[in-house]
Amino acid sequence: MPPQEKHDHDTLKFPPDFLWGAATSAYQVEGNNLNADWEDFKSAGKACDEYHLYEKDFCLAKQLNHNAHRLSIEWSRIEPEQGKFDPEEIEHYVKMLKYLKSLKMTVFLTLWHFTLPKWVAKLGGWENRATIKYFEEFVKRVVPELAEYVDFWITLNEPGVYIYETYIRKEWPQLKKSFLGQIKTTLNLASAHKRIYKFLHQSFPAGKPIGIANNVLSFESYHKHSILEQAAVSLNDLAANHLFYFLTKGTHDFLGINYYFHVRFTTHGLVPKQVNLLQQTHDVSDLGWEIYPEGLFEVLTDLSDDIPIYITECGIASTNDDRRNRFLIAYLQEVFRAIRAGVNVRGFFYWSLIDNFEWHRGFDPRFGLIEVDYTTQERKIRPSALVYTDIIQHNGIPHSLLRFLGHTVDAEEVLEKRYKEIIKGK
Ligand code: GCO
Repeated sequence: MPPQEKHDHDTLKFPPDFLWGAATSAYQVEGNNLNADWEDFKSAGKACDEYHLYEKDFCLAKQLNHNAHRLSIEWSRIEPEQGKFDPEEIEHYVKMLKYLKSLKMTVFLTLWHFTLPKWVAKLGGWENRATIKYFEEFVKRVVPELAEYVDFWITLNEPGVYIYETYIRKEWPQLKKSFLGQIKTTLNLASAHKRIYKFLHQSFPAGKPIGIANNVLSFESYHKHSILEQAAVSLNDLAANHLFYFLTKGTHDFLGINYYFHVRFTTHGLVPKQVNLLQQTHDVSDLGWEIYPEGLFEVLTDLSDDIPIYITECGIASTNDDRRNRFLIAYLQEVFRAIRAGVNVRGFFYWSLIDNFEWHRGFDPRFGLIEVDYTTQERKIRPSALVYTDIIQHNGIPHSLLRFLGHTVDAEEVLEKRYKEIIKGK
């Protein structure tokens, strides 16, 4: 009997046609993106060489029962010099997406995921108003060739994170602390999204849904009675989770949500500050990010609207795969609760399918369902990938997994024999 029938009465069931997959981005996995601004800052080198190994990676996703995949194209490959488009690179992406479709995957394609061609960066990047036009020209050139193989468009990835890392923390190129830079970039990214939204709908009337992937955080005040702390929560929530949607109102067919962070505020004197209770109270990832599944429920109910929600990223950096097992079960349980509470969640993409280049932090953080050996480019399926497969097969969380919350997941015990064989590479 197929597993979904066997456990039906004993499973936290997700809606029919729920999309289950994983996400990546071009610069983080492809390798040799020599014309990208990040090359001169912190190069991803050969990364996971997915540029050449995409068939293998997509097949693994298929083997793991994913029915959807989120990925991006690299602008700097396609237009290495202003106005000079490389037809071979466009052809590469056509082949890649065609291949993904041949595996019957629903494709979410991100058009911009953080990196810029060097020539765009030299002209000021997103701070420069002209970049809206440059981006539009790139999109107009490339989209007609790819459209057939794309089911959902994501115009931009995490505008807020990009602005924070670039213009507030000065960690990413343009490496520039600038308030004006923040404002200009926010407005330019919002205009770019609106224009692309219009273009995609006008040019392809049978239009595929369009949205962005937005990083949303769960904010909380330490003292519930403190008005100052509550104000800090409201302001931050507004700026990080709602502002970009306000600026681009009416141009989202779905909400794409990336969830990683929980932030608590407390007051020191008159100024609310972020507190870090992690070490004492909570499990953390290898990056020190708090594991706080409840926050996913909170942001989902907060953002719930008429349009469908896709969780376009959610994942954990950990070399302790058992932690990833618990993460998946606990976070997906919160997604289930949100759906029960009436939130229209239609899909979940684990970040990431494979280990990859984590921006300024390099290759140490291990987010993958699949482990990558960066010297040999070998891929190895982690047991947690199969716990996720088990969930996908049931289209929900079987009780056999739920009982592991708060405990070590005994993958040997819980996974079916054929899964164990996959781990052993049979
Ligand atoms: C981001 C991106 C991804 C990251 C992932 C883990 O949030 O920065 O969308 O590129 O790798 O979120 O940090």
